[in-house]
Amino acid sequence: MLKKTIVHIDMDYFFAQIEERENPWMKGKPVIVGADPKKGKGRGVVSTCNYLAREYKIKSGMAISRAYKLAPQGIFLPVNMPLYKKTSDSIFKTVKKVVPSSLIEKVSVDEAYIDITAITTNKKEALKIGGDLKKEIFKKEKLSCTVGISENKMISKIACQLAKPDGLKLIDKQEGRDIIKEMNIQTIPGIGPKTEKVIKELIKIENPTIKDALEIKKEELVRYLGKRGNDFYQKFRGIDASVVTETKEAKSVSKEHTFSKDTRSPDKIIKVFKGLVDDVLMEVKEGEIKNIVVVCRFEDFKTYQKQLSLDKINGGYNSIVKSSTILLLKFLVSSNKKIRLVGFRVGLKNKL
Ligand code: DCP
Ligand code: CA
Ligand code: CA
Repeated sequence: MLKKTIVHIDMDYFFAQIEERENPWMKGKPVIVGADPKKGKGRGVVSTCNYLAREYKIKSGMAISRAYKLAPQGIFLPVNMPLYKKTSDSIFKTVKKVVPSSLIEKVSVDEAYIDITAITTNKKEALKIGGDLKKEIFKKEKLSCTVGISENKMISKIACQLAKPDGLKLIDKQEGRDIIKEMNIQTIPGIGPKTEKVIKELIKIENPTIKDALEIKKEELVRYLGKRGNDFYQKFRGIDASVVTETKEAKSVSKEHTFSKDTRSPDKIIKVFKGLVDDVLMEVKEGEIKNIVVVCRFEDFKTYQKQLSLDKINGGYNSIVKSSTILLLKFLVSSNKKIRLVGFRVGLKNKL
């Protein structure tokens, strides 16, 4: 029996795997997604790469020019974010068919924690649910992922990392404690190079493992690292009290702009406003929008908004831009005060 059942799910080589799925001929070749390598002269970095490219020592965050030198025969692709975002949304829909959305905490485009304690604390059953998640995602998306299960978030994430790619692994509390002992202290979430340096100085060991860090007294960690010291003291012992919190979908997206000087120039105001509308609409899909809201703050700080339900406007992007500009112009003619701030917001339909 597990005390809690925490699942961590993470897609394998996410951006690159999607590219392979779209272009099956790429399979069996190193695939690198990121900046343009420009035959080794490109600037920018690798977003991610497939596991074959990792055999050439290429990894996320590395300079693209270096990746090109390591595998010039590789397939280098630009980042196609709209495609990855769409795939991510579809994956989360599938996950919600296997477990209720109230149990899911999405932590990035390709990763989530799920607290299934209320469903089961039995190891076999937990593994069955993990397997179902993998199966359903593969059936729908033809993409592999890895699932780690444990009694807290930290160890389930470590289980997932150890089982990658295309794996499924459960580690209970005791095993978790033992496994992490041999690992580098940077395995602990929140310990970066700076904190590592502090800890190194405390124990006077060049490359400390978590086992080495167990020698440090709690008071000492707290003295040098504050509240976080207490947290790390627990984590070195495999304890992580943080809870899985449901990720609620955004109900609206908004942008605003404060002019450096209050103005009544329609050209200036409309230009800035159209930029805001563009930015907001980039972040949402047309079909998701319920209403649009235009916000205007005058020089005396009085703030007003005008809104329009989307069923009153027929059509997509262009008509949204047009209707919102008309709303803005109404503010301009309604008063002869100067304008301090304009804003644009879209309310979204409830997706769940
Ligand atoms: N990403 C990025 N830049 C980074 C790290 C990641 O653009 N420095 C993007 C590309 C990845 C995606 O985020 O595909 C998910 O990141 P992960 O850390 O989960 O790595 P991958 O999914 O690519 O590989 P893994 O199989 O190790 O999870
Ligand atoms: Ca991943
Ligand atoms: Ca991830």
